[in-house]
This record gives sequence, C-alpha cells and structure tokens, in this order.
Amino acid sequence: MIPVSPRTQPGLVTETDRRFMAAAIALGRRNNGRAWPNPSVGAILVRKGPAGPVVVGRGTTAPGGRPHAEVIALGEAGAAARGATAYVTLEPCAHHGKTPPCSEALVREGVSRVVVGIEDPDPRVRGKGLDLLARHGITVVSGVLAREAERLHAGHIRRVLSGRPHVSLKLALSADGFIGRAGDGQVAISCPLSKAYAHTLRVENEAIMVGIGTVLADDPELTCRLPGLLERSPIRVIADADARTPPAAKIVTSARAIPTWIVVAPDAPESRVGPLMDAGCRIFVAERTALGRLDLSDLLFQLGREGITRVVSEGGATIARSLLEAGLADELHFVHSPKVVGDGGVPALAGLNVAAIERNPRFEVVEKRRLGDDTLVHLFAREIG
Ligand code: AOF
Ligand code: ZN
Repeated sequence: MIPVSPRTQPGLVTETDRRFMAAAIALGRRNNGRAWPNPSVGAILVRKGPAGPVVVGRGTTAPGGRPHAEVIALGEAGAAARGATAYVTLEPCAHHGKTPPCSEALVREGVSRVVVGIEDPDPRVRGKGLDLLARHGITVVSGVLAREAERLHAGHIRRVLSGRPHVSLKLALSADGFIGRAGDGQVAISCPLSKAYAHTLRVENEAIMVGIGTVLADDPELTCRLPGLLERSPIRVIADADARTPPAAKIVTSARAIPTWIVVAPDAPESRVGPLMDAGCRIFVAERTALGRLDLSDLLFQLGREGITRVVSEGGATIARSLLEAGLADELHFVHSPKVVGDGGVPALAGLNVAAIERNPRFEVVEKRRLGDDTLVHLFAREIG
C-alpha cells in the first residue's frame, strides 16, 4: 500500500474536498483502459464563487497517456485557474517527460491549493511533485479518499512497484456453483445487465485474458459490444501453451482489426505458431510451470513490459484457479445468478471454494449489489502494489 502523505493534516480536509475528489476519481475512471502505459488521472479546478464552489476546469489523462489531466484542466480554466483549488487523483508529476511537469504548470497558472488522492509511486515523481508545489507556497493536502484513488490507479501502482499489471477476475456463477456445462458452448448464466457490466470491464481494462480452453469451447470474440464502444475493445490475450488456437477462430480472423496476443510455451510446435503469426496475431513465449501449464506470472510480467497496467480475465475455470492460487488475482467480480446448471456443470474455480474466497482476508468486499436478476460481489485486494 502507498503510505498516505504526512502532509495530510486532520481538520484541513472538508466534506467539499471529499466531494470534489470523488468527482475527480469518477473523471479519472473514464480513460482507464486507454491511457496506458500512463495512469488515467482525473483533475478538477474549483474556485470559490458567491453562491458556492464553481468548477472552472476538468481533465482526464488523454488516450495514450498525454496530455496529462492537470494540463487539460488548466487549459479549460484559462485565467480562472488563478487562486483555484486543484483536485487531482494522483500527485502531479515533477519530471520532464515529453511534456514539462504538471506541478510546474499548476504553479505557473497560479493555483493556490492542491488536494491529492495519493502520491505517485513512479520513482521519477514520488513526493517530488508535492514538494515542488509546497516550495512555491501552494497549500498541499494529500491522502483524500486515498483508498478510492488507490483503487482507481491500481494498475499504475502495481506495474510501477512490481512490474506486472493489476488483474481482475470476472466470473458468472450459477446458483449451484458452475460457470457452464461441459461440451455445451456458452451457457446463459448471467442476466443482460450482468453481461453489460462484464462489457464495461472490457472497456476499463487494456487487455482481456482467457485460457485456450475457453477459445476451443466458445470461439469467443472478447470484444466490447456495448453500443458505440467496439473501438474500446481490449487486446485479446490467450494463454495457449501448445499453440492450439485454431487459425479459423474469431479472435484470429479479426486480429488485424483488434489485436490478439497469443502466449505459448517455448516448446510449442512452430507449425502451429506460424499460421497464427501470418494471420496478424502477436506471439509471446512464456515458461511452463512444474505442472506443464503456462506460467501466468511470467505471462503477466511480459504484459507489464509492454506497458499493460490492467488486465481482466473471464476464465475459464483453470485459469481462474491458477490466478487465485498464485496470488495473481487482485480484484474479483463474482456475479451470482439464480439459474441452476445441474448435470454436467463445470465447477467455477476448478474445485476452489467460492464462498471461502469471498471470506479470504486478502480481499475486502468493496461493493455488493443487485445486477438485474443477479448479485454482484466485488472484492479488491487489501494490498495494492
Ligand atoms: C500527472 N498527470 O495525468 C498522469 C501522470 O511519460 P510521461 O511524461 O507522460 O509520464 C508518465 C508518468 O507520469 C507516469 O508514470 C505517472 O507517474 C505520471 N502520470 N501524472 O501529473 C497525469 N497520467
Ligand atoms: Zn503530469
């Protein structure tokens, strides 16, 4: 966990501060899934008006990571930024990257107070942004809605601190604990609202990962099919040790439109890898575990090196179990349906106990709510990074 800044002093944070930070977090969330390799930061500039606070500028880190959120918000505010309070989900940067640092821009435009969610763990920043602001006489408060900001930036934090992306695991479970029926292709377990929820997860993540078993059983597209959001489909990552992905699979025939990355073991037959490459898939090679399965940790670190910060896995059961057992699942979206699968059901986590995982102290329940006919249990690892 990122330590909360000692700059946060009790009494300095008001309810209004928390409200605007919540709004900045919602704004930041908009570009999760497409700001990578950068975090999707939210920034709001607020001035005191005669009838209460007035928002004069808003920004979210742009797709691809630049411009940064603060620069967009400052541009929108223009001269109105002078004397304003800036609410920023992540500490403003202090480094000269492709653009000058945001903390300098906030000083230059005359912002008088900066309220931050969490400090940036990136070694180029890590407190330097807050120091620069403070040195210029700006009032700095850090740690406002820190847990929520940490969850927003879990991908960035995890990748910067440990080199791998943040991993979400989404599973739709029948009332009798199954995710499908063997040999039956896709069985409708979740309701339409839960399916829409699953597709928003695809938008908010940069990559979607499934095992080869799912490709062979379902021939899925793994795209985002919410209206207008197809272009925000994630990169499709297939864990496929033996390169069994059929060249006719939908994820292969559409690989030139939406990227497909297939991860194989070093001994995967070249005769099967070749046609996948020819169809436009990118091939990665990861080690096998002692059990002969693909080493998901190796796979994830490779994704981290590519700049991927957030991955969602929709199973199947084997990959879900492997992620949980290896401590690689950081966020869980368990959708419980009242439907019953009955005979021939495929156990959700290849034998792991779902109820025990929901009670595991490694996770905390951050949300539990109805999704149409279903119930969502949303858990998040207590330790991020
Ligand atoms: C901010 N505001 O909106 C974002 C920040 O490669 P660069 O120069 O764009 O820098 C990337 C780093 O900047 C990234 O690792 C993270 O530390 C920070 N991201 N900072 O002030 C923003 N996206
Ligand atoms: Zn910046």
